[in-house]
Parts: sequence; C-alpha cells; structure tokens
Amino acid sequence: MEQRALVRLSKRMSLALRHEPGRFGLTPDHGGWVTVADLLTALRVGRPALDQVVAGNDKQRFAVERGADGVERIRASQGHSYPVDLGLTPTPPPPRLYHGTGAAALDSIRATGLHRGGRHHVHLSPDVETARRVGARRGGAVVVLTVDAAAMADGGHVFYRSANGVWLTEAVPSAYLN
Ligand code: HQG
Repeated sequence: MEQRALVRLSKRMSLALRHEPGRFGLTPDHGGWVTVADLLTALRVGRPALDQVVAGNDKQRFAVERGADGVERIRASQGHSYPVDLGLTPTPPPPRLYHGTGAAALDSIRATGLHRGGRHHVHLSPDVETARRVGARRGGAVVVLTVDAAAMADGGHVFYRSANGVWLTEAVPSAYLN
C-alpha cells in the first residue's frame, strides 16, 4: 500500500480504536481491545494493509496480541478519549520528561499547569526531539517544556509508560514546569 493510503488507514484505525468505536459498529472490551477480524470488517480492509500500518507506524500506535483463546486482538496503545483500562503499571519516571506544545498555549499552561483535555492523561515525551514533533502538530511556534518528573514522583504523582514509550500522568502542576 502506498504511503498516503497507509496514513489514511492509520487515522481511521485511530478514530475507530481510540475515539469512536461505536461509529464503526465496534465494541471494545474494558482494555480497549477488539478482534482483528472485527476491525478488518469494520474498516473494509485486508489483513496485509492492517499489518503494514501496525508494523510500519511511526509511533507504534497499535498493539496486536493473540489471546489465550487463540483470537488475535488489536488496540491503540494510548490516546483514547473513551474510558479504557490500559492495565498499565505505575512506573518511576526518568528525572526529566518533556512536553511539546504551541506557543499560544504557554500563558495558560504556566497559569494552570498541563491538563489532560479530552484524553485520559497528559502525554509526556522522553526526549526533546519527540516533544518538538508533538508540539509541531499545532502549527506555529513550538515550545518544549521540561517537566521535573523526579520532583513530581517524590510528591506522589503517578506515572505510566505506554507500550509505545509515551509517558502518562494525570496532570502536571505548573510548579514542576520549566
Ligand atoms: C495543551 C499525539 C492550554 C497541550 C502526540 C496540548 C502525542 C493546554 C493540548 C499525543 C493546557 C492537548 C498527545 C492548559 C494542556 N492550557 N493548553 N492548561 N494543558 N494544554 O492532542 O500532548 O499522533 O490531547 O499542550 O504525538 O499534544 O495521536 O495532547 O497541546 O503523543 O498518536 O492541550 O497525541 O499522538 O492536545 O498529544 P492533545 P498532546 P498521536
């Protein structure tokens, strides 16, 4: 499949698995999994195209696993806007994490900290480069904030690391931002 078609399919998979499964006639389990067969039917694509998206995805957004029942299931590794239990284990973060955003959001973030918005968690990046890419999605000037994750963890804030390396936490008070 050609690159542009792959990106389009990846976006439809994100929509179906993270945001609006009902619109595709899908009913994810509590962990956000649907069977690969159901997803293929819902999106009207073949298995090779799905495999290409899962394997080639720049951010490894999707995870495929075979259950004890022998059935293959797929879910998004993070980024859901409907309630889902990813079953992630609280994990001590590296001392510093990064958050890329648009310059327009800066005053508000300095005043009130980072909020999770429509998602389950605030998303933090392990390195400046990744954060810069996340911020660049907003268009315009990019700001990369440094999060004092060590101090947050000391203060009792819980962190999780998604299967694709994104760090997640409930909120980041502005005192921990630089
Ligand atoms: C901002 C993509 C004003 C925050 C990416 C961000 C990531 C505030 C936006 C993943 C604020 C939320 C998540 C405050 C936070 N005032 N603005 N107090 N607190 N914000 O898309 O982190 O491609 O929900 O800075 O690569 O940008 O979907 O979060 O700009 O990993 O796989 O509110 O989404 O991954 O935007 O991105 P988002 P995000 P995928």
